[in-house]
Amino acid sequence: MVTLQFFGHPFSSYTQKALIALYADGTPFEYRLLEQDHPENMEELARHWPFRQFPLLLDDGQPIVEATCIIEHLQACHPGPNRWIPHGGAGRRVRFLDRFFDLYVMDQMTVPVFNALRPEGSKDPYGVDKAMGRLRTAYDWLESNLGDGPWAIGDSFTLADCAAAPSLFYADWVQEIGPSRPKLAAYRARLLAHPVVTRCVDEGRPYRHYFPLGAPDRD
Ligand SMILES: N[C@@H](CCC(=O)N[C@@H](CS)C(=O)NCC(=O)O)C(=O)O
Repeated sequence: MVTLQFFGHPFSSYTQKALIALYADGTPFEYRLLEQDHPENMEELARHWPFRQFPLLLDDGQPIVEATCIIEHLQACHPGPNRWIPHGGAGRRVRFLDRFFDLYVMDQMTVPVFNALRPEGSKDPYGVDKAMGRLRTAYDWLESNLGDGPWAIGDSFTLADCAAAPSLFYADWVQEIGPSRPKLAAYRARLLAHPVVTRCVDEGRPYRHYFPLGAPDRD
């Protein structure tokens, strides 16, 4: 019996992060799409999480928020073939890289995106410049500190890769990784070629016209 309900939107980066784990493990769940056609889904999300942010997982009525915590919960309560957070030092590295991709890539990438949605007179060019600088620093750090792959910590596909895939996918749209960072560009390309990441990118494809800065004509 399916006990999991997942609230999210296919174009949302943090939704994709959790979906990568669900799809890779083949975990059955009911997808509660946060779309205008289904206002009841947003209403229920807001009852569980007043910030109205997503994704949110309902497990037999118990809400779990934050994409990282959702993946930890899946590993603990609905384990599949993937070990998202390994034991010991490898697990600590995975947790660090997960924080890195969320805080220094994903969240910086959203600054110019949300700035584009601000009304005239309340734009924040200083904040955007700062975020773009941080993004470039994050790219340089990754170029110097990523291993030889194929994945973030080596041969295992982990939570860190779930975080890396949507963050690098969208970040490259606002600030190109470019040819001066070949290792990072190759890692992004490997992630996008992973079947579950491809699936998430394809599910988000019909919504690209929503991208406030204008989506480029490429993945
Ligand atoms: N820290 C949260 C971030 C979630 C988040 O920012 N989700 C975005 C969608 S990608 C959202 O809910 N945006 C709508 C809003 O902020 O009102 C996580 O890791 O799950």
